[in-house]
Amino acid sequence: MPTQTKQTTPVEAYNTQAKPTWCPGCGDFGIWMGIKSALSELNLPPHMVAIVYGIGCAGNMASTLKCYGFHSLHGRTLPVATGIKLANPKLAVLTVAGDGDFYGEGGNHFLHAARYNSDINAIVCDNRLFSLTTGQASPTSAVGMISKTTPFGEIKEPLNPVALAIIAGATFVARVPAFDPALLKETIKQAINHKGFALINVLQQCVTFNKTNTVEWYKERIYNLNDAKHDINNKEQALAKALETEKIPVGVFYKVERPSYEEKLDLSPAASAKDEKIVFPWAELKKEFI
Ligand SMILES: Cc1ncc(C[n+]2csc(CCOP(=O)(O)OP(=O)(O)O)c2C)c(N)n1
Ligand code: SF4
Repeated sequence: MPTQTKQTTPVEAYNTQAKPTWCPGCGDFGIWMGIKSALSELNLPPHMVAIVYGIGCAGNMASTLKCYGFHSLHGRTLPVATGIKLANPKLAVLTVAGDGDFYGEGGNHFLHAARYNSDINAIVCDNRLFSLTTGQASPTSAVGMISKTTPFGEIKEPLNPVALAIIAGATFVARVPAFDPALLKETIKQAINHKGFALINVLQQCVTFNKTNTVEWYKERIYNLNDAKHDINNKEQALAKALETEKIPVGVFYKVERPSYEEKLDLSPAASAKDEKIVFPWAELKKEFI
């Protein structure tokens, strides 16, 4: 967990001069508020936080949230975030990207960051479409979804991000609706306090292009895992809950303590001092290969 300061940090401290440009009613507003409120309650001032953004409506949060920010490439938030965490392990490192970005082009990075158990908090704004490009089917679009690229209905099975994260090795896995700010804030706080790879898949309404997975649609189907006597430390139970399809469980599915990638590398000053004594054998290499 990053070092927290004693002073309080008001939510307004994370505002920039830019105003969000999302459509009125977009779930990204709730996610933006959820992140700022969580950082504020954790007393993590902007200089202790780095957020790497993907490309898309979700990634456009980059200009409206004050902290270290990196508006990266589509699908490439995690390599940048991994590097930032290695360079400065004291920072709380988050990624914010859409489902198209994170599970499509970024899918491979997702699996391996989970496997490494890098201490990164991945927030995926899952609106089940590529929205900035005006509504094409994404890896989480349901079978039958009508979109610009699937005018006769999606024929491919969707990915299950929560199940994938559990299987790939993530040590904190949650699903939260964008329209439940209290649950969102608490879950982001728990994820940041957790050492290791955290995935929060946010059910985010896209009021402009996704007329199927609306707030009302979700409200008819979701239930809170807290009300289901779910044991978050039990992997089999977590996976069984992740595979439910009739109803949509929300909350924390899985949490386990396992050393993070950064801990295993031992980035402590003592370890670095030891490394300084290692002299790379350039001369030997030259003799061999040049
Ligand atoms: C490498 C690369 N591929 C594709 C694009 C085009 N592109 C920009 S935004 C976007 C859609 C983003 O969708 P998603 O990640 O789901 O985020 P949303 O807009 O829904 O928040 C795409 C395909 C790009 N900018 N760069
Ligand atoms: S197109 Fe959809 S995801 Fe993008 S800002 Fe509008 S409502 Fe939000």
